[in-house]
Amino acid sequence: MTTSYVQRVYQDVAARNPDEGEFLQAVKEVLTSIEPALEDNPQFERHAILERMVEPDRMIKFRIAWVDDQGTTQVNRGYRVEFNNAIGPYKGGLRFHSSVTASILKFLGFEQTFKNALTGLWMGGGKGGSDFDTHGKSEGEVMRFCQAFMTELYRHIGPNTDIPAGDIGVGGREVGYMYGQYKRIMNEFTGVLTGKGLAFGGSLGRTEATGYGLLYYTDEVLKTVMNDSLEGKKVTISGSGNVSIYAAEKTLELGGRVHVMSDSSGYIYDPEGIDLDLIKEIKLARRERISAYTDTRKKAEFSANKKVWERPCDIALPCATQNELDEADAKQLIAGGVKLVAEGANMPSTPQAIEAFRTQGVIFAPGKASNAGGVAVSGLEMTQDSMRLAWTFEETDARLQGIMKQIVADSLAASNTYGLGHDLLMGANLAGFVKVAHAMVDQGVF
Ligand code: NDP
Ligand code: 2IT
Repeated sequence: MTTSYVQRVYQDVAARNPDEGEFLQAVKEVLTSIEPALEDNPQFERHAILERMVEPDRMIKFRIAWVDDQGTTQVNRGYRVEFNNAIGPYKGGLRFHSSVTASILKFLGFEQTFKNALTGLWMGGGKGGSDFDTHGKSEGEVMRFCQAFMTELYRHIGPNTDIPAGDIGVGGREVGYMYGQYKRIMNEFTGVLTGKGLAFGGSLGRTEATGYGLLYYTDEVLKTVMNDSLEGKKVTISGSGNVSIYAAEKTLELGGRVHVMSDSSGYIYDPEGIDLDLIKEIKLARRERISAYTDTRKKAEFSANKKVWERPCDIALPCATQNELDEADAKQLIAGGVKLVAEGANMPSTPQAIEAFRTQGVIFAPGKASNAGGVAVSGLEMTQDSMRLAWTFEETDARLQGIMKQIVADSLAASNTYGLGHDLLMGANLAGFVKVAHAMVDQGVF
């Protein structure tokens, strides 16, 4: 951090949010990338753009009471962070996981603002969720929790105000229950959530969008920056949820090979290559632990409490959660010959891991660019809801491909403008930031 403006804002935000490590990590990464744009635009400091960007427009925190299968009342905590609506209504997912805190949702909402700007669609940034864990809960418990969550959240959101969607622990099932409750309370059929079922306003391709988009982005970087392709590449993917599964599916379609996948209990290695149908059955249909994979695939191994990064690969796609890839993991990947890291998850690499990749010449793509395909197709779902018209899978997928290619092009263009070469991290932060900052200046102080 060189300019006094950036230093002052970071010190202030750190002093005011001392317990919010994840949020400060995300803020620091962006602030240290955008200094060239601040030098070019002295009006940003006069308009206190950074001070306004690091403080959410509002943050709602609430109690959720629901009744479990034993008839006992349970209490969880819910949040919605409406971060920035300079370029469109607040937009971003809901996360249900025991680790959810205000810091995690603020980091996610902050990142979402720039990610959404990169999609080229009119969406501001928001995020929400709860410390409720869907693991081990019955269908009835999940439904009652989702209904209780929406019974409070509904008053803060709306199809032109704030449009939540899924994230960790929130998929089509949870979105469906929340949408049903919103509709019951409001007596209206509107696109207030994305990731809905296809029969009630959902978009074809939304389920696959983040994983597919990550591979469209990766493929484009391989072509335009590395003069290479996915053909025959060994690709390591962490996690086995929504993003990971469809990242693996598109990797295989584009000629790559996947031998490892994981969940929070450890990872599996299949020397014959992952059987993705089996992973889908275990993780999506049966909702079991990934270790069950070795019951069917006898040559596969399960390593408990180990990380996928210990296996050598050409391309690494962290797709599980924040800070899942640290400096030691990065060094292992580098020793194993990794050439490209593209984040499917939000902030999965620690700052030290990113530094290790960048100093060793590994191409690094930040999540706010490479995982933007999910929210991009959410934006396309909003478009279809507004028109009351559904596009084909092919039409949505073609738009997704176009958006991901454009994000690579815009990131490289921003990086080049400031003489930074092919820097996808700086480029993404600069391109997203400049767009939001100009929109804030143009709309007056708020
Ligand atoms: P899912 O809930 O579908 O899957 C999450 C996966 O990550 C599971 O395999 C889970 O393992 C693992 N995981 C979650 N938390 C932890 C943890 N604390 N430690 C280790 N493993 C963990 O979520 P998504 O696939 O939707 O999300 C994955 C990442 O992608 C998140 O960072 C999310 O913010 C990001 N993302 C998601 C988008 C979307 O459209 N869904 C869009 C853009 C980004 P287990 O099954 O054991 O819990
Ligand atoms: O992190 C993300 O971009 C998401 N979880 C998707 C958000 C959305 O609104 O589709």
